[in-house]
Amino acid sequence: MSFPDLTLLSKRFGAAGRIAFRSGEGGLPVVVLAGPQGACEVALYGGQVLSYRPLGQAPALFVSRKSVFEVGKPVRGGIPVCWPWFGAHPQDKTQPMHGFARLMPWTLLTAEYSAQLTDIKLGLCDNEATRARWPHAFDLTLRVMLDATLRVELTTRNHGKAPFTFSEALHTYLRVRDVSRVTVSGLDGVRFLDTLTGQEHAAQKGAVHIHGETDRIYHDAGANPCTVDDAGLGRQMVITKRGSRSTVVWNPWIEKAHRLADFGDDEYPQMLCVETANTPQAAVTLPAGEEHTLGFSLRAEMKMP
Ligand code: TA6
Repeated sequence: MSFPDLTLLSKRFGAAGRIAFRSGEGGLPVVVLAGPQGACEVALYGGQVLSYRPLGQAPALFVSRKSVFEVGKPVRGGIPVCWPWFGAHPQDKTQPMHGFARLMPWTLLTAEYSAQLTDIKLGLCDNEATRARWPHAFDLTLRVMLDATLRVELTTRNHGKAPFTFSEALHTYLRVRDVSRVTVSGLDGVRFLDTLTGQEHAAQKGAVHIHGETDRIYHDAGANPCTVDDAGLGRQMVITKRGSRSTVVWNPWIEKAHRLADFGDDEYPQMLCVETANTPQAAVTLPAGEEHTLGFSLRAEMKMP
């Protein structure tokens, strides 16, 4: 798997103080976006946002200190792109969890900025490797926009002659001070699947609290923003979605953390995944020639004491 040379990328897309490039962990190329209200980094490997730091705040995204940064393996943290299937492949268990997009090299297409906004687009289109796993013609665009918020949009285009069906997620790892003191609101009354028990629940009752391993798919949570209140840090993170019919809430807690080789046993209190998704229960069928966009904005604000 090869990536473009950093010097060439800098020459073509670099902009002093706004768009830069560095060789990241494992030597994987990273785009560094900066603006008046924050900074973020995006890896060309997997089209994965790795960090987001709102101005004057602690990092808003979590990456495990035990994550591997190796071609062919997923990076544990930031915002993995799960596509074209969420979770295990429906038929073929030898296929990678959460699809192949997060294991592929993406191409930087555009990098622009204005007074407040820094904005890049990455692309991935079908090739021999993708067609061997998923026999469809497509192109994916990941747009990352940095201003007072972080916005991420994944657009799928069907370049084939027939419809295709996929599931997807922007699998956001939020960094929190202490997950047991976090509440997630905006899902009250929403139907959900507890994937640990396989049981469907008619409605979430009140805010979501994390006091054990949690792996839930909230169905049709609608456009209501999800608010993550991090009492430990005194920060509120508001996630507003589009083109998404599922919200996934995940924390591995103690035992699962222990089982994950690329996750520290003591790291589970510091993260919570609140994912913008269309899980298999809400799979998207895209007619030939059409496109679909999944996206969210993340606004992080420190609460006045
Ligand atoms: O989004 C939640 C989930 O599907 C969990 O079941 C858990 O497996 C997590 O994703 C992480 O998946 P990964 O393949 O990155 O280990």
